[in-house]
Amino acid sequence: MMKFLIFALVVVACQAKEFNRCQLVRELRAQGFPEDKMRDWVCLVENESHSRTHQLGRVNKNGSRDYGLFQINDKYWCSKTGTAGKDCNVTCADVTTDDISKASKCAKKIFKRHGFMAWYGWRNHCQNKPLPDISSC
Ligand SMILES: *[C@@H]1O[C@H](CO)[C@@H](O)[C@H](O)[C@H]1NC(C)=O
Ligand SMILES: *[C@@H]1O[C@H](CO)[C@@H](O)[C@H](O)[C@H]1NC(C)=O
Ligand SMILES: CC(=O)N[C@H]1CO[C@H](CO)[C@@H](O)[C@@H]1O
Repeated sequence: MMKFLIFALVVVACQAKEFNRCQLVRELRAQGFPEDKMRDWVCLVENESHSRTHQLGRVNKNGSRDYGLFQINDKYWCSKTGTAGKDCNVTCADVTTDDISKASKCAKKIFKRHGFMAWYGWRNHCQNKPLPDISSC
């Protein structure tokens, strides 16, 4: 079991993509994130996942876990099983791929319901703070 786990982690680490700031902006634009909130999204993603598509959060006290670029939580939004489900109707694996379309769709759904307040990374590091400079992107 342990051997398999280590192997799986190594594989994930090798495939993981880490966007630099302008790559991230380009990816978010391609997914239709609005320009007037772009700096908030960039700040959120940089703080939540260091812009890593495969970022896997620690297990929270309540047993839930956060996945991918937007650190989407498996309690409400993505399904840990092999079948798509929860409110975003995706698996947690779907939101940790280098193709960020499913993760983006889910993040927009979370935003529609709760706004940026849904993300601790945004509340703690972006709200009422200077936002990242994307003027050269
Ligand atoms: C579980 O904990 C995480 C992180 O502390 C939190 O974001 C989430 O809302 C919690 N979920 C429930 C159902 O308490
Ligand atoms: C959920 O996603 C699955 C697989 O992508 C799809 O077959 C199913 O129709 C979706 N269900 C809903 C309610 O959208
Ligand atoms: C912990 C962390 O990643 N903090 C970053 C949050 O976002 C701001 C703006 O992008 C960065 O300056 C921080 O380093």
